[in-house]
Amino acid sequence: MEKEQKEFYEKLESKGVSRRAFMKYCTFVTTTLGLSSSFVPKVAEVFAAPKKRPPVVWLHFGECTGCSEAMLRSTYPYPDDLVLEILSVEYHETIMAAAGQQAEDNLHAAVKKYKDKFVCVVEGAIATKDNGIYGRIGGRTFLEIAREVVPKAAAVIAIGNCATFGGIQAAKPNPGGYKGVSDAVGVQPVNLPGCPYNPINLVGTVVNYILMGKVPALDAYGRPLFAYGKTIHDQCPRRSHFELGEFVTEFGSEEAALGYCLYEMGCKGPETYNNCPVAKYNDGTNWPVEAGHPCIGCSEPGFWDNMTPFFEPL
Ligand code: FSX
Ligand code: SF4
Ligand code: F3S
Repeated sequence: MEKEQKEFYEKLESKGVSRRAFMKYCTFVTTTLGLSSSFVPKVAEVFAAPKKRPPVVWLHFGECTGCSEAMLRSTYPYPDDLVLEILSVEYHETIMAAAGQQAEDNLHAAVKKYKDKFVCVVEGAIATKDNGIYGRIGGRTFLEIAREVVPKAAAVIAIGNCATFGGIQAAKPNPGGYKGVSDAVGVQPVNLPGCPYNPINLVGTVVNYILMGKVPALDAYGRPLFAYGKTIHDQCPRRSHFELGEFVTEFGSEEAALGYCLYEMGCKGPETYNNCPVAKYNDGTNWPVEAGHPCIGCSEPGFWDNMTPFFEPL
């Protein structure tokens, strides 16, 4: 164990990441999970000396790959080790070297080898109309692949609004009959919606799984409460300006203060559950509302139909 930890810290240093910066990241993961600071060393241990790295089969269906991009563009500590330190990714179309038949063979081999042991991460929605002919990879429909692979997993994590609730593919009129994983295959995953989802919530879910031996507590839509337990609005830094009282003091007029809160521009924060104001994106750089754009409700079921028009007030 000690040897593993030593090697881990040496590797971090060789990549220019100090132990202090790493501990800061572990504190961030711990806070995201809603755990007390006494858990920080335990979280650090999950990365530094992983007891078990669950094998992962990562499937892509109908989507823009923004969710994988959100993970790969995370620069801290460095992408290959951020998520990949705690997961053993056996199959992932975007980052694997194999292509064509070799990639297909890799998928079959991984599913066979790790049956009932692997974590299946699903990215993208699944076409279900006319036996799923509107979405294919390697001559097989998304639906066939999902039905074959998903039920063999020990746990399923659906990332992004597409895999959880169908995303843009499922927007009306939805000619391909696109659905999220639970509706298409009948298996309830841990749902991590968002367009894209936030990679910190995948890290949090996996760390929770490794530390506690179980998936985190979920809401009625299968979303972990640690990340989706509160609305955007309840955590929003523009919130104080939403409420009467602080208007005039800070901005001089009600009009100016209303311009600061994005409600009138159509912000869906009051009806959207996610941790963007705290977790932020791109390693804590920013998130939509702070950057000046109203929340469009991307972590809610059917947001393309239910949250539009995006720029009209709720
Ligand atoms: Fe969907 Fe993710 Fe939006 Fe894109 O994979 S949630 S379209 S950011 O990439 O699935
Ligand atoms: Fe609420 Fe949106 Fe205004 Fe923030 S910007 S206070 S989330 S309505
Ligand atoms: Fe999505 Fe709203 Fe967050 S649009 S990224 S849930 S601020």
